[in-house]
Amino acid sequence: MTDSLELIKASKYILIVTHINPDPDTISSALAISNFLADQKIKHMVYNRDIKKFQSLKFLSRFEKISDVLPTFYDLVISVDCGDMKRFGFKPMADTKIINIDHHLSNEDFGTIDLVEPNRGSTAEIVYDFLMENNIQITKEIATALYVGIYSDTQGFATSRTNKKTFDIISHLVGTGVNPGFIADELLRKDSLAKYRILPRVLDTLTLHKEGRVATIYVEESTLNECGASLRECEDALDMALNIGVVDVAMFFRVLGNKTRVSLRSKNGYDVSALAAKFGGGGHKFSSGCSISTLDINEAKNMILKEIDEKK
Ligand SMILES: [Mn+2]
Repeated sequence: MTDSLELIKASKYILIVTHINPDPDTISSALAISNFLADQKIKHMVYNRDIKKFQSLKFLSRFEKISDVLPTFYDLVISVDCGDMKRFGFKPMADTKIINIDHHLSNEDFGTIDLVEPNRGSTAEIVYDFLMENNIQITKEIATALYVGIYSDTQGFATSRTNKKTFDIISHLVGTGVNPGFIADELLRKDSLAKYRILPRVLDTLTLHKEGRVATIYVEESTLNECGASLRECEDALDMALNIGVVDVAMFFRVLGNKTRVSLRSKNGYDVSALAAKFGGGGHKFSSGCSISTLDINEAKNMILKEIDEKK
Protein backbone atom coordinates (compact mmCIF):
# COMPACT_ATOMS: atom_id res chain seq x y z
CA MET A 1 0.00 0.00 0.00
CA THR A 2 1.40 3.43 -0.95
CA ASP A 3 1.54 6.38 1.48
CA SER A 4 -1.36 8.03 -0.30
CA LEU A 5 -3.64 5.00 0.08
CA GLU A 6 -2.67 4.80 3.76
CA LEU A 7 -3.69 8.43 4.18
CA ILE A 8 -6.98 7.73 2.37
CA LYS A 9 -7.74 4.76 4.63
CA ALA A 10 -6.94 6.79 7.76
CA SER A 11 -9.39 9.57 6.81
CA LYS A 12 -12.99 9.97 7.93
CA TYR A 13 -14.32 12.04 5.04
CA ILE A 14 -12.52 12.80 1.78
CA LEU A 15 -13.12 15.82 -0.40
CA ILE A 16 -12.02 15.29 -4.01
CA VAL A 17 -11.34 18.73 -5.48
CA THR A 18 -11.41 19.50 -9.20
CA HIS A 19 -10.37 22.81 -10.71
CA ILE A 20 -12.52 25.85 -11.47
CA ASN A 21 -13.59 26.12 -15.12
CA PRO A 22 -13.27 22.34 -15.25
CA ASP A 23 -12.01 20.25 -18.16
CA PRO A 24 -12.49 16.53 -18.83
CA ASP A 25 -9.12 15.60 -17.26
CA THR A 26 -9.94 17.04 -13.84
CA ILE A 27 -13.52 15.67 -13.78
CA SER A 28 -12.54 12.23 -15.11
CA SER A 29 -9.62 11.88 -12.70
CA ALA A 30 -11.96 12.76 -9.81
CA LEU A 31 -14.64 10.30 -10.95
CA ALA A 32 -12.11 7.47 -11.37
CA ILE A 33 -11.08 7.99 -7.73
CA SER A 34 -14.71 8.45 -6.64
CA ASN A 35 -15.73 5.14 -8.23
CA PHE A 36 -12.85 3.39 -6.47
CA LEU A 37 -13.77 4.97 -3.10
CA ALA A 38 -17.45 4.08 -3.58
CA ASP A 39 -16.49 0.47 -4.40
CA GLN A 40 -14.55 0.44 -1.10
CA LYS A 41 -17.40 2.17 0.77
CA ILE A 42 -15.10 5.05 1.72
CA LYS A 43 -17.00 8.27 2.52
CA HIS A 44 -16.23 11.12 0.15
CA MET A 45 -17.57 13.79 -2.15
CA VAL A 46 -16.42 15.31 -5.46
CA TYR A 47 -16.51 19.11 -5.43
CA ASN A 48 -16.53 21.47 -8.38
CA ARG A 49 -17.53 25.10 -8.07
CA ASP A 50 -18.65 25.39 -11.70
CA ILE A 51 -20.18 21.97 -12.35
CA LYS A 52 -23.60 23.42 -13.28
CA LYS A 53 -21.96 24.95 -16.37
CA PHE A 54 -20.12 21.75 -17.30
CA GLN A 55 -22.51 18.93 -18.09
CA SER A 56 -20.83 17.24 -21.06
CA LEU A 57 -19.55 14.21 -19.13
CA LYS A 58 -22.91 13.08 -17.77
CA PHE A 59 -22.28 9.63 -19.25
CA LEU A 60 -19.54 8.94 -16.67
CA SER A 61 -20.41 6.88 -13.59
CA ARG A 62 -21.16 9.02 -10.47
CA PHE A 63 -21.08 12.30 -12.47
CA GLU A 64 -24.50 13.21 -11.01
CA LYS A 65 -22.99 13.13 -7.51
CA ILE A 66 -20.54 15.99 -8.18
CA SER A 67 -21.53 18.94 -5.99
CA ASP A 68 -20.90 22.68 -6.00
CA VAL A 69 -21.61 22.84 -2.27
CA LEU A 70 -18.79 22.15 0.17
CA PRO A 71 -19.39 19.62 2.95
CA THR A 72 -19.27 20.87 6.54
CA PHE A 73 -16.56 18.38 7.45
CA TYR A 74 -13.62 16.78 5.63
CA ASP A 75 -10.20 15.73 6.87
CA LEU A 76 -8.51 14.94 3.56
CA VAL A 77 -8.48 16.76 0.23
CA ILE A 78 -7.47 14.92 -2.92
CA SER A 79 -6.91 17.58 -5.57
CA VAL A 80 -6.73 16.50 -9.20
CA ASP A 81 -5.28 18.53 -12.09
CA CYS A 82 -4.91 21.70 -9.95
CA GLY A 83 -1.59 23.51 -10.54
CA ASP A 84 -2.09 25.64 -7.44
CA MET A 85 -4.63 26.01 -4.62
CA LYS A 86 -6.26 29.04 -6.25
CA ARG A 87 -7.64 26.55 -8.77
CA PHE A 88 -9.73 24.93 -6.00
CA GLY A 89 -12.20 27.83 -5.96
CA PHE A 90 -12.22 27.86 -2.13
CA LYS A 91 -9.76 27.85 0.73
CA PRO A 92 -9.49 24.48 2.49
CA MET A 93 -9.85 24.38 6.27
CA ALA A 94 -6.55 24.87 8.08
CA ASP A 95 -4.52 21.72 8.80
CA THR A 96 -6.38 19.67 6.19
CA LYS A 97 -4.13 17.04 4.68
CA ILE A 98 -3.87 17.18 0.89
CA ILE A 99 -2.96 14.60 -1.74
CA ASN A 100 -1.98 16.67 -4.77
CA ILE A 101 -2.29 14.72 -8.03
CA ASP A 102 -1.29 16.76 -11.06
CA HIS A 103 0.81 17.07 -14.21
CA HIS A 104 1.23 20.85 -14.54
CA LEU A 105 4.85 22.00 -14.90
CA SER A 106 3.96 24.97 -12.69
CA ASN A 107 2.56 22.82 -9.84
CA GLU A 108 3.55 24.28 -6.51
CA ASP A 109 3.82 20.94 -4.61
CA PHE A 110 1.31 22.22 -2.05
CA GLY A 111 0.27 18.74 -0.88
CA THR A 112 1.03 16.65 2.18
CA ILE A 113 1.75 14.08 -0.52
CA ASP A 114 2.51 15.29 -4.04
CA LEU A 115 1.91 12.91 -6.92
CA VAL A 116 3.08 15.44 -9.49
CA GLU A 117 4.60 14.38 -12.81
CA PRO A 118 4.95 17.20 -15.35
CA ASN A 119 6.09 14.81 -18.08
CA ARG A 120 2.72 13.01 -18.15
CA GLY A 121 0.10 13.83 -20.76
CA SER A 122 -2.80 13.90 -18.29
CA THR A 123 -3.60 13.74 -14.58
CA ALA A 124 -5.73 10.67 -15.37
CA GLU A 125 -2.53 8.72 -16.18
CA ILE A 126 -1.14 9.50 -12.71
CA VAL A 127 -4.44 8.37 -11.15
CA TYR A 128 -4.11 5.14 -13.15
CA ASP A 129 -0.61 4.57 -11.73
CA PHE A 130 -1.89 5.21 -8.20
CA LEU A 131 -4.62 2.58 -8.64
CA MET A 132 -2.24 0.04 -10.19
CA GLU A 133 0.46 0.55 -7.56
CA ASN A 134 -2.13 -0.31 -4.94
CA ASN A 135 -3.47 -3.37 -6.80
CA ILE A 136 -6.88 -1.77 -7.13
CA GLN A 137 -9.13 -3.37 -9.71
CA ILE A 138 -9.81 -1.10 -12.68
CA THR A 139 -13.52 -1.58 -13.30
CA LYS A 140 -15.14 -0.59 -16.59
CA GLU A 141 -16.54 2.55 -14.85
CA ILE A 142 -13.10 3.61 -13.60
CA ALA A 143 -11.52 2.74 -16.96
CA THR A 144 -14.07 4.80 -18.91
CA ALA A 145 -13.39 7.85 -16.76
CA LEU A 146 -9.61 7.46 -17.12
CA TYR A 147 -9.88 6.96 -20.89
CA VAL A 148 -11.86 10.21 -21.20
CA GLY A 149 -9.26 12.15 -19.20
CA ILE A 150 -6.35 10.77 -21.19
CA TYR A 151 -8.04 11.09 -24.59
CA SER A 152 -9.07 14.66 -23.89
CA ASP A 153 -5.88 16.03 -22.33
CA THR A 154 -3.69 14.46 -25.04
CA GLN A 155 -6.06 15.94 -27.65
CA GLY A 156 -6.77 12.49 -29.02
CA PHE A 157 -3.23 11.13 -28.42
CA ALA A 158 -1.66 14.02 -30.34
CA THR A 159 0.34 16.03 -27.79
CA SER A 160 4.10 15.79 -27.29
CA ARG A 161 3.71 14.00 -23.95
CA THR A 162 1.79 11.09 -25.53
CA ASN A 163 4.07 8.06 -25.49
CA LYS A 164 4.21 4.26 -25.27
CA LYS A 165 3.20 4.40 -21.61
CA THR A 166 0.05 6.28 -22.63
CA PHE A 167 -0.87 3.58 -25.14
CA ASP A 168 -0.04 0.77 -22.70
CA ILE A 169 -2.55 2.31 -20.27
CA ILE A 170 -5.13 2.82 -23.04
CA SER A 171 -4.70 -0.81 -24.12
CA HIS A 172 -5.41 -1.99 -20.57
CA LEU A 173 -8.42 0.35 -20.23
CA VAL A 174 -9.97 -0.80 -23.52
CA GLY A 175 -9.36 -4.37 -22.36
CA THR A 176 -11.72 -3.78 -19.42
CA GLY A 177 -14.58 -2.98 -21.81
CA VAL A 178 -14.19 0.74 -22.56
CA ASN A 179 -15.84 1.68 -25.86
CA PRO A 180 -13.66 4.25 -27.74
CA GLY A 181 -16.25 4.87 -30.47
CA PHE A 182 -18.98 5.67 -27.96
CA ILE A 183 -16.65 8.01 -26.04
CA ALA A 184 -15.62 9.80 -29.27
CA ASP A 185 -19.31 10.37 -30.08
CA GLU A 186 -19.88 11.78 -26.59
CA LEU A 187 -16.80 14.03 -26.61
CA LEU A 188 -16.65 15.21 -30.22
CA ARG A 189 -20.14 15.11 -31.67
CA LYS A 190 -22.31 16.99 -29.19
CA ASP A 191 -21.61 20.59 -30.22
CA SER A 192 -24.11 23.38 -29.68
CA LEU A 193 -25.33 25.61 -32.48
CA ALA A 194 -23.98 28.58 -30.51
CA LYS A 195 -20.46 27.24 -31.04
CA TYR A 196 -20.81 27.52 -34.80
CA ARG A 197 -22.25 31.02 -34.44
CA ILE A 198 -19.35 32.24 -32.25
CA LEU A 199 -16.40 30.53 -34.03
CA PRO A 200 -16.51 32.63 -37.24
CA ARG A 201 -16.84 35.79 -35.13
CA VAL A 202 -13.73 34.88 -33.12
CA LEU A 203 -11.76 33.80 -36.20
CA ASP A 204 -12.65 37.14 -37.76
CA THR A 205 -10.41 38.78 -35.10
CA LEU A 206 -7.39 36.65 -36.12
CA THR A 207 -4.23 38.73 -36.58
CA LEU A 208 -0.68 37.56 -37.25
CA HIS A 209 2.36 39.22 -35.67
CA LYS A 210 6.16 38.74 -35.63
CA GLU A 211 6.39 37.65 -39.28
CA GLY A 212 3.44 35.33 -38.80
CA ARG A 213 4.88 33.34 -35.88
CA VAL A 214 2.35 34.72 -33.41
CA ALA A 215 -1.42 34.60 -33.92
CA THR A 216 -3.88 36.49 -31.73
CA ILE A 217 -7.65 36.22 -31.44
CA TYR A 218 -10.09 37.72 -28.96
CA VAL A 219 -13.75 37.78 -28.01
CA GLU A 220 -15.86 40.45 -26.36
CA GLU A 221 -18.64 39.86 -23.87
CA SER A 222 -21.19 41.45 -26.23
CA THR A 223 -20.30 38.99 -29.03
CA LEU A 224 -20.70 36.05 -26.65
CA ASN A 225 -24.10 37.37 -25.64
CA GLU A 226 -25.22 37.91 -29.24
CA CYS A 227 -24.40 34.29 -30.06
CA GLY A 228 -25.59 32.85 -26.75
CA ALA A 229 -22.17 31.23 -26.47
CA SER A 230 -19.77 30.60 -23.57
CA LEU A 231 -15.99 31.00 -23.57
CA ARG A 232 -15.51 27.24 -23.82
CA GLU A 233 -17.31 27.29 -27.17
CA CYS A 234 -14.59 29.63 -28.53
CA GLU A 235 -11.70 27.34 -27.64
CA ASP A 236 -11.49 25.52 -30.98
CA ALA A 237 -10.63 28.87 -32.59
CA LEU A 238 -7.40 28.92 -30.58
CA ASP A 239 -6.43 25.44 -31.82
CA MET A 240 -7.27 26.52 -35.37
CA ALA A 241 -5.05 29.60 -35.06
CA LEU A 242 -2.17 27.41 -33.86
CA ASN A 243 -2.76 24.98 -36.73
CA ILE A 244 -1.71 27.65 -39.25
CA GLY A 245 1.61 26.42 -40.66
CA VAL A 246 3.76 29.45 -39.90
CA VAL A 247 2.35 30.03 -36.41
CA ASP A 248 4.39 28.97 -33.34
CA VAL A 249 2.33 30.75 -30.66
CA ALA A 250 -1.42 31.37 -30.58
CA MET A 251 -3.11 33.61 -27.99
CA PHE A 252 -6.73 34.10 -27.03
CA PHE A 253 -7.75 37.28 -25.17
CA ARG A 254 -10.98 38.08 -23.31
CA VAL A 255 -11.91 40.38 -20.46
CA LEU A 256 -12.83 38.48 -17.29
CA GLY A 257 -13.80 40.54 -14.25
CA ASN A 258 -11.31 43.41 -13.94
CA LYS A 259 -8.56 41.72 -15.94
CA THR A 260 -7.76 40.46 -19.42
CA ARG A 261 -7.36 36.70 -19.43
CA VAL A 262 -4.97 35.20 -21.97
CA SER A 263 -4.77 31.56 -23.09
CA LEU A 264 -1.50 30.61 -24.76
CA ARG A 265 -0.80 27.63 -27.02
CA SER A 266 2.41 26.79 -28.86
CA LYS A 267 4.18 24.29 -31.08
CA ASN A 268 7.67 23.77 -32.58
CA GLY A 269 9.25 23.83 -29.11
CA TYR A 270 8.20 27.35 -28.08
CA ASP A 271 7.72 27.43 -24.28
CA VAL A 272 4.63 29.50 -23.43
CA SER A 273 4.73 28.59 -19.73
CA ALA A 274 7.81 30.84 -19.41
CA LEU A 275 5.93 33.63 -21.19
CA ALA A 276 2.87 33.18 -18.95
CA ALA A 277 5.10 33.17 -15.86
CA LYS A 278 6.29 36.71 -16.71
CA PHE A 279 2.70 37.81 -16.07
CA GLY A 280 2.17 35.69 -12.97
CA GLY A 281 0.52 32.83 -14.85
CA GLY A 282 1.53 29.25 -15.55
CA GLY A 283 0.60 25.90 -17.03
CA HIS A 284 2.30 23.55 -19.44
CA LYS A 285 5.12 24.20 -21.93
CA PHE A 286 2.70 24.15 -24.90
CA SER A 287 -0.46 25.29 -23.10
CA SER A 288 -0.52 28.05 -20.50
CA GLY A 289 -2.51 31.03 -19.32
CA CYS A 290 -2.16 34.32 -17.47
CA SER A 291 -4.14 37.40 -16.48
CA ILE A 292 -3.16 41.00 -17.20
CA SER A 293 -4.45 43.89 -15.12
CA THR A 294 -6.16 45.87 -17.84
CA LEU A 295 -9.60 45.96 -19.40
CA ASP A 296 -8.08 46.96 -22.74
CA ILE A 297 -7.47 43.87 -24.87
CA ASN A 298 -5.18 45.79 -27.23
CA GLU A 299 -3.02 46.96 -24.35
CA ALA A 300 -2.78 43.39 -23.00
CA LYS A 301 -1.88 42.15 -26.48
CA ASN A 302 0.93 44.72 -26.84
CA MET A 303 2.30 43.91 -23.39
CA ILE A 304 2.64 40.21 -24.22
CA LEU A 305 3.91 40.75 -27.77
CA LYS A 306 6.67 42.96 -26.35
CA GLU A 307 7.95 39.92 -24.41
CA ILE A 308 8.34 37.80 -27.52
CA ASP A 309 11.64 38.06 -29.39
CA GLU A 310 11.62 39.12 -33.00
CA LYS A 311 13.54 36.00 -34.04
CA LYS A 312 13.96 32.59 -32.48
MN1 LIG B 1 -4.80 17.99 -17.19
